[in-house]
Amino acid sequence: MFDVTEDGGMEAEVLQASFLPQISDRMDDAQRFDRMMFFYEAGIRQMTTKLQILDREFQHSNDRNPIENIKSRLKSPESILKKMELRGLPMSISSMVNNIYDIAGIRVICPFITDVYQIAQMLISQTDVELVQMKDYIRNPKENGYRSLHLIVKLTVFFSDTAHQVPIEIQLRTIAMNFWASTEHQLRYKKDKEFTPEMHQRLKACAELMADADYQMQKLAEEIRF
Ligand code: 0O2
Repeated sequence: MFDVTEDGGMEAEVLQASFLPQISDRMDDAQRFDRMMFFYEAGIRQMTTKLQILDREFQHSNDRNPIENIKSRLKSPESILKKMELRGLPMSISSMVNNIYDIAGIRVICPFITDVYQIAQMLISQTDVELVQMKDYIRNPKENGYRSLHLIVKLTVFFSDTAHQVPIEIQLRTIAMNFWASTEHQLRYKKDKEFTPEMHQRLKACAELMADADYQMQKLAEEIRF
């Protein structure tokens, strides 16, 4: 498995990673679904460890943490089905695997906007992380004021005798952006309540306030060479 390199180090034999496997037809749907969820969960664990390592390394060299908090979740079967229905996708496990890229989701909360971009850059530079899509809702906020940096990556995860590329959605945002998104999500969740255009405007104004706070904090950090 290992080759000795010229400088005496060891290099692992490159293992060609395949995309998530076709699960055996002999399994019933529930078993196949559980098996798939195991791959996504493994992806979340490995990616979370990567992020923690980056945070610790940065802490050693800069004496502060660029990551405030990491949260992860596996999308529930109900949400997956709802999304597939909305998109008019065939209701099969292979269609789920090939079309739904946010089954494994990680949210990374950072103190400063520069931390968001630095962490994203460090992550996608790693050889076992393949960037599939980047949506920059910080430079281009959504109409309602939502801000975040969204990455879809495929992470190579090693199992007992094989490796698979597991798709993961990573949302990176500042504490201020997260405050807005979390509270807005709660407000929006009350589906029986109607939002008037004036309320939408006020919500958007709150997002602008958060963006201004982020900008001021960033400027302060630069001024004191933080
Ligand atoms: P959950 O439970 O958070 O996962 P997609 O829905 O991903 O197929 P889209 O619109 O291209 O399609 O995705 P996008 O815009 O890249 O990101 C979707 C996710 O971003 C959402 O996931 C939310 O987590 C977050 N998000 C996007 N817009 C908003 C917003 O206006 N407010 C808040 N609070 N969060 C937002 P889900 O699937 O909706 O839910």
